[in-house]
Amino acid sequence: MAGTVPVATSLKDIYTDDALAEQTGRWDRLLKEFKTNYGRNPQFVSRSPGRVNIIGEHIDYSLYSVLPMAITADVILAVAVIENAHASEGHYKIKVANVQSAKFPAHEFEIPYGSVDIDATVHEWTNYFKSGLRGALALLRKQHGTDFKPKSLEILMDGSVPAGGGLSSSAAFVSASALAVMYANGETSVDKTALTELAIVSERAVGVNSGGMDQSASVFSLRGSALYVSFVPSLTARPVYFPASNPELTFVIAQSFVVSDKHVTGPVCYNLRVVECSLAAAYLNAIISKGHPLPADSGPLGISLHGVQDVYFKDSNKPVSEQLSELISLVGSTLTKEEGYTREEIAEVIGLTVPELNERFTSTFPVRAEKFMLRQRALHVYTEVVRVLQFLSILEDPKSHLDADSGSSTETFNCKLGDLMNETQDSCRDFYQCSCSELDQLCAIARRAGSYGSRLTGAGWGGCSVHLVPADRVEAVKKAWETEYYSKLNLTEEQKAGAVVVSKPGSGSAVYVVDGDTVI
Ligand code: NG1
Repeated sequence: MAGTVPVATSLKDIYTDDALAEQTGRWDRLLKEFKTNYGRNPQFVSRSPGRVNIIGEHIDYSLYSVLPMAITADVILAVAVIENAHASEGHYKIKVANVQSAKFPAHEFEIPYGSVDIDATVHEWTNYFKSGLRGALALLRKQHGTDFKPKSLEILMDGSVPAGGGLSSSAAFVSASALAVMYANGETSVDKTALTELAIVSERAVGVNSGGMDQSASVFSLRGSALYVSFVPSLTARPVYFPASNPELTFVIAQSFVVSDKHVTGPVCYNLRVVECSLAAAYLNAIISKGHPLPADSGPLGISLHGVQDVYFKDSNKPVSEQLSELISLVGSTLTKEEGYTREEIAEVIGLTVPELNERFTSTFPVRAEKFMLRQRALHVYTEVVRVLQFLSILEDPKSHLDADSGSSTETFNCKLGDLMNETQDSCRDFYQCSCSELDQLCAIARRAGSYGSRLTGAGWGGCSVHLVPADRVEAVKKAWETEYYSKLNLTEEQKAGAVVVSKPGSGSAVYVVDGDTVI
């Protein structure tokens, strides 16, 4: 699926039919507002979608494969290059505005040619643009030399992925920004892999030790298919199709309306989990592969639980599923402390002093923890990897499951997929501790009303849930949520309208060249 980001000539190339009418109105409004703001038409629009993760939660930063799909909700950036920006000597100008100007005020930056400063301690919406800018410029400099001079730009953004909702608004924004900067600076054929890799690294500049799932789903996805994303030996993605089933399967996404902001909760939630997985890798490897250090890899902290598998099974030709079962039992017998591990205990086993451990693992982003839950985190990761592989094999080799029922029913196949999603939710709740009571409730309500599988999606601790629901039960599930969950919250009309979305797999990043005042 490598190749270049498509340049669309019609919104039909970007959206599914059911979304076209609404999106055309939204894009026309964006173009109109751009003209009102800046007095001219934009030259192009760069677009990257949010995503829902079907299965494979919190394993991307341990470098294990995941199965997300892009959704219709996205970030669109209308862009014009300013030829005569009157910037100070050695600088260029970036004007960024948002259609929701009250919530996201406009800014104008004069940026020196050499570097882009981002203050990750300040939670400012334009940081995401700047991080895409910084990543894109690093790539442009690699291609054109260090004295490359970026162009001045006018930008207007419209984002429809809810922020903090677990649907990856940040990756959509960073990927769309990097794409906009590349295209505006003359790169009309933007390589998808290069764009994804730079978006992954860029997002880490905004204060989160991000894995690579979201950016990959945002850039690579193809309409009508989920995406199997792998991170080692290098970043690759391939489409995965759902066979026809009876009853037909749909993915329903439901908001919990518990806002989970990774930047605020990072020290005790997301970033802490990244540290715990890296420490679990170092600890486990030190015990089970004595004398064979973990190789440096592309994980956020440079080593990973995947690395542990690579070292331990270096000369083995055991099938991967057996390797994983063995790792799960090794975690059980090696990481025995249910109550967690102190820094002192870990440092001693991995051969560092406590200050060295802090410097190595907790200095990029601060974390707050007395004890690190290595056993539970490693168990979640390795069991989740098994679930992803089982899910994939059911989808790609479905015959025996599809044929298990009499007549045209595919109930067995549907239930198998749903069961794996339910097991993920249990593991996220019990081992990874990234669920919350509201997400647990949404899942329980949906299952009672007919969902095959229900689980949190994305980082968790709030945000969204995803449900595998037979098409003929969607209304019943929605009704049950309304009665048992949403009616008890004080929601605005806008929130009510966006609470539940039935999503078809959408397409990934694209550039749309603007010709005139309207879109086609
Ligand atoms: P969210 O918070 O849903 O965008 C985060 C990470 C992913 C992945 C999931 C958990 C970022 C940008 N995204 O997703 O890489 O680790 O959590 O599976 O940090």
